[in-house]
Amino acid sequence: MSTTTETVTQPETSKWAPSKEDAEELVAAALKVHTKPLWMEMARLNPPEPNPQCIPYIWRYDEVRPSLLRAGEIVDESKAERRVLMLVNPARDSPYTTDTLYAGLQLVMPNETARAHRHSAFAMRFIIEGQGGFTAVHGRRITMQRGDVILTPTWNWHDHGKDGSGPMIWLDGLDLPNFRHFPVHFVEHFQQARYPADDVDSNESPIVFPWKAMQQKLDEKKGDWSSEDYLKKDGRPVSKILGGSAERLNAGCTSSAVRETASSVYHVVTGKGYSEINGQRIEWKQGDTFCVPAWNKYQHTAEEDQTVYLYRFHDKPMLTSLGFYRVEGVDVESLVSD
Ligand code: GTQ
Repeated sequence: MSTTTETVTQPETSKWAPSKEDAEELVAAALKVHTKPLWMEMARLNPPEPNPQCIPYIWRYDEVRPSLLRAGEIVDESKAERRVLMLVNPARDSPYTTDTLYAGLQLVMPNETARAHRHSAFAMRFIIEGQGGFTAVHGRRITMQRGDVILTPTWNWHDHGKDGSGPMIWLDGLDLPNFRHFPVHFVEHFQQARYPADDVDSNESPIVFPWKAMQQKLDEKKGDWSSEDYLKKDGRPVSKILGGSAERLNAGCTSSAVRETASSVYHVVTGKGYSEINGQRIEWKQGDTFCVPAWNKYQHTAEEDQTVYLYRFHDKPMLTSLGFYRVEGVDVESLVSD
């Protein structure tokens, strides 16, 4: 197949040089019957490059945590349903953390319950701090431990609660932005605050990824930088829409630069360092959460004396299944043909 484009030269005296009045008259007539000339908007609708609206941004734990704890004092969790501070991208409104991902920091205090509900949206949660918290999914109660990733698959009843003292805080990752396009998001509320549940062992549950096992896998891999996907037993990503991974970056080391159509929300599990995102340097440390919008080149660096572990969730499974996943420098024609 030829890929050359020919320029078609129009004859000088032809109907292809309409007067300004003719052109305006045509547009007005078209608009009147609710149509619009595509040729005037071709570049907007078929842009030469991915054009996310969201920008790189960081939510520093030290800055967000006080408001979250204050919400724990003045916002009744039984009325709030979920006590969450959404991480809103400065370029857009909620629910956009990136153009396709939603993230929020959720707080449960002792003896509280975030009431049982179920919905079409998929959630994956990274546990940041606290002890004695639990989430019950589909009648199975899972104890939350720092660093664990816990899934709430689509349509599963779930509630969150807490025993013991002190706050329990985690990072929610959901596919809520999709439902701005697909108006198919249902929520159902259970008649009681808690859905009846039995305790399960986190090491046995298919919806829990304990940090200990993940860190071990990262450490077993060779090299200054390693990455490991959160995958189901059969090797598939954790959902059709969202996926996740964790990364290890040795002290003083830098990961390779990547530019891809997927967007990501990163959370710093341990350590200190910085990322270059679209030429912007963003410094981070443990507890911070930052976003990488689609097609923004990114690269992470760990400080000289700190091994860094990062958690990340992204929209790669959705983009891959739709044929939209692409990394700069790789010709995709063969990848998307099926
Ligand atoms: O825990 O069910 O951050 O439904 C946003 C929507 C958390 C949840 C969020 C939700 C939840």
